[in-house]
Amino acid sequence: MTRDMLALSAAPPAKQPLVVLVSGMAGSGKSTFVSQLSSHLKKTRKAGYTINLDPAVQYLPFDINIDIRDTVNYKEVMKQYTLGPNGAILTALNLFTTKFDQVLQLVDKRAPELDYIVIDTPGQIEIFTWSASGTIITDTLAATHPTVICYVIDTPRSASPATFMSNMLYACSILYKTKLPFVLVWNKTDIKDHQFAVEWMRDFEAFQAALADDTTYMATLVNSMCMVLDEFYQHLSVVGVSSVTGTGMDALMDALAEARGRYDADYLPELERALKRKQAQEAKRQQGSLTKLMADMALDPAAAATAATTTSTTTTTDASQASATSEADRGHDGGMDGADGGDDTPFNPLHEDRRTRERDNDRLAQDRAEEASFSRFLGKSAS
Ligand SMILES: Nc1nc2c(ncn2[C@@H]2O[C@H](COP(=O)(O)OP(=O)(O)OP(=O)(O)O)[C@@H](O)[C@H]2O)c(=O)[nH]1
Ligand SMILES: [Mg+2]
Repeated sequence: MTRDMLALSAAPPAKQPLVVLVSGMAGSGKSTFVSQLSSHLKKTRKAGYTINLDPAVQYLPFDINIDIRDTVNYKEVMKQYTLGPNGAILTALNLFTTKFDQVLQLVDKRAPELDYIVIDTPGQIEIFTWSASGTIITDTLAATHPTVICYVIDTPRSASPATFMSNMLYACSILYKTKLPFVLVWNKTDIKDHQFAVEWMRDFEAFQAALADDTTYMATLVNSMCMVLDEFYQHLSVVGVSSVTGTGMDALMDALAEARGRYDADYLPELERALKRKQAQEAKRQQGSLTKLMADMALDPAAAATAATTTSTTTTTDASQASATSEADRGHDGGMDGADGGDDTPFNPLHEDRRTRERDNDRLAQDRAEEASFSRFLGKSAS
């Protein structure tokens, strides 16, 4: 082992900032919350980094490090693609996602000196949560950095059991879609205290009591829902904040630290298991195509198996070897150069099918490239 390698193995793992994805219904106070969180980080001497993913927002009350509006002009998207506001937000997000690898490079460069990366999302919650681009952004971030979701709720607007339940169902759907650690942020507590909501979440009989006066069909539905959501509440951290006055921010920081622990304990091992499954599937697929290639080339299966083991440990030589074999076969095929060279393999019409072999060789080379890039990805996510 060289001195460099020893130094590398002794080095502590690089610092990883926590990604805080801020989600919530339109007007719940996401942007104000991001602003308050940024200034709290500054006050407590933590290094924060902010990303705005809302292309349609006019004004943001915080310093932005990466802004989707610098990449995509939402109004131009509306004009050029003749879209309405929501279609334009979605298209702008899709366009931005095509450049997300560059965003990640910027983030990765700064990551070792950062503590938090806070991300504001578009007002129309479903555009981020249920779009392919939102999923790509979320999954990519979660695969490269510890990531948690802060779901911001407008507390005064959730005071009735029906609106409370709608918000909880939405939060539940996001939790089950992303599977990421989740912090429920009851916002605007300067207007209404969030204790009623905590009570409803901890004790479903209290929630049923609040529903008692309501005898409509909706009340019956909401009543049955509260039992279903009981399990969901167990997986949450709950905090009450005011994004205007800044109360509750210390409790929020504790909840974020706890959520980060859940990312390390639950999400990361699951992610690694999923990557291993994918790697095994890929290896199986490669093995299949290699066996087929060997069969096409009329090599015996034992030789194919040996070759398969060899090819799985090398990256560059085998493609050229395969093409060398192909060259040898060519010498055998109907005497183009008349050099049978004493090869006693029985004549096989498949030998004539040079195009098939060439295509298989191309596929083999492609498999090598995919395997190499997948190994790189694994190496990155494991670090
Ligand atoms: N009183 C009070 N008002 C708040 C609080 N947080 C946000 N607001 C107000 O709620 C309104 C909406 O806040 P935003 O931060 O724009 O909400 P948003 O979720 O980002 O809105 P969209 O991005 O349009 O969905 C603004 O008028 C804020 O001043 C809070 O904690 N207390
Ligand atoms: Mg906003």
